[in-house]
Amino acid sequence: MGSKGNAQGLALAREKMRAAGVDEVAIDTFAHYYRLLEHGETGMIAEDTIDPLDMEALADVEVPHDVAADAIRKTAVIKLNGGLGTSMGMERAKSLLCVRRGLSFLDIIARQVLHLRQEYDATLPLLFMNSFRTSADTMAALERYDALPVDGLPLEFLQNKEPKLLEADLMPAAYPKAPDLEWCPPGHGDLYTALRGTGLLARLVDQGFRYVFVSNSDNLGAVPDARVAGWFAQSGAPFAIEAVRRTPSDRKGGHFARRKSDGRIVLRESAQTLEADKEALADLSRHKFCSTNNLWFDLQAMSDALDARGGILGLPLIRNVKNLDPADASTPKVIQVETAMGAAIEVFEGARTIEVGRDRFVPVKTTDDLLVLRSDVYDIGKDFVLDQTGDEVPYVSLDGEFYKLVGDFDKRFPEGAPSLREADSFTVEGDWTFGHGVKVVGEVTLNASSAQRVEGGTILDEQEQHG
Ligand code: UPG
Repeated sequence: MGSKGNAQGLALAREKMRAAGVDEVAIDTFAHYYRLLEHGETGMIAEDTIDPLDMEALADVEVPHDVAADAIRKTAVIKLNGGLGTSMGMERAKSLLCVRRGLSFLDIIARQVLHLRQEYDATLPLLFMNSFRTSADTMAALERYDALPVDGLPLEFLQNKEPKLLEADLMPAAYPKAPDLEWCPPGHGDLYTALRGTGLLARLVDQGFRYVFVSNSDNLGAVPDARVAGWFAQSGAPFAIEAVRRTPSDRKGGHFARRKSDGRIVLRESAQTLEADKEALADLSRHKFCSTNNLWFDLQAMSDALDARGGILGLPLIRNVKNLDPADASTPKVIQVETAMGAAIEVFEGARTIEVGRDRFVPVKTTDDLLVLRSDVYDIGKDFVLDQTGDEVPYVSLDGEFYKLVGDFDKRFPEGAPSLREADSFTVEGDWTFGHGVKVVGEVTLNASSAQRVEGGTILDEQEQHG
């Protein structure tokens, strides 16, 4: 907090962005947040300024088939794919990870869309928002889908980039050893700036599309479902976000609330919650709904909102402090100025939220999540939609020391994930490697102080096993 900026810092940052060919509106957007930082803005949303929010559920809404079909035919799909799986030790897009049978997140996303196009005779363009870090790999992986590109539209657009700022004086950070690390993407709130800046927003309107469905590429539950499209179309809302009822496992992520001052719906990310309000945040009976980041907007309404504000939506600032080189704690602390896409909900009068089932929210933020996704907890049908096989998804907790990074994790499950369909919880402490066809039943905890192996075919049944 209290970072001291200076005119020189902003001027240098502007110059650096211009020299790198960053779009002028993106530079102005960055300058807007730089000034907020200078004034000590932290982006926090205090508990006493908000009320809890309730909402209707998709399960209770009637959507006639023809309304759904008509809506999906006017929809374009965007996947947020600009982040790296850094928390899982990846330096590439997380969506390149294999989910099963040689299919990655990207393969499954592409096939879900191709299937829906056929089912509804819809154009349903699919666009990836990549960052300078994820573009090349993603496009190479999509090359095999000849049928994916839609006439007149690209398969990807690039989000902007901005300089990391030294926390000490808000000067753009220099790192000659790896100049790439001087830059960061401005968070997924950059979606709107990038869509407008690349001219895609206008192009989608010109090509007759009316709605956009955006979601995280790490959430394979986020299918561009016609029923949800139909709900959005018939609601007439300019903007909407799908929510799920929060559970203790929704540690990361944002929740919805209503702002007392103007009655608008707001999204509060965990990074925007004051230390003193952490208890209120953790209260699942108070703040019941968390954001899936599955978001719908009306193209014309978005275009008008951006035009009316000179291209800058003015989303709340998220001040993300990291090391300049995230892999090297001795490098200086830098601020990454970010915004969250879902925060745009407060910009639109009449914005809506809707409760959807957990099937639409299967985020993979950790290798614990990845293990569940790779296991038989989900079937993948002909439509490439995930089908949860049991009533509950088991709670999985793997020892951070041995499983946090994908490389370490893969080494310990060389023959694939164990069967978790009949598991309630699976906790692994210590260094365990698993053979083929291991099955977990009920509540299982493994605990060892030296490396252990669970032989193929073992049934781990309601037990605490020590190695
Ligand atoms: N991403 C980008 N560009 C960026 C940053 C992220 O494309 O500059 C992508 C990233 O690849 C991923 C998605 O955005 O596909 C989400 O990013 P991630 O860091 O995984 O999620 P959070 O930003 O922490 O949380 C988002 C929403 C939050 C919601 C949660 C659901 O902000 O409100 O609860 O997703 O998973």
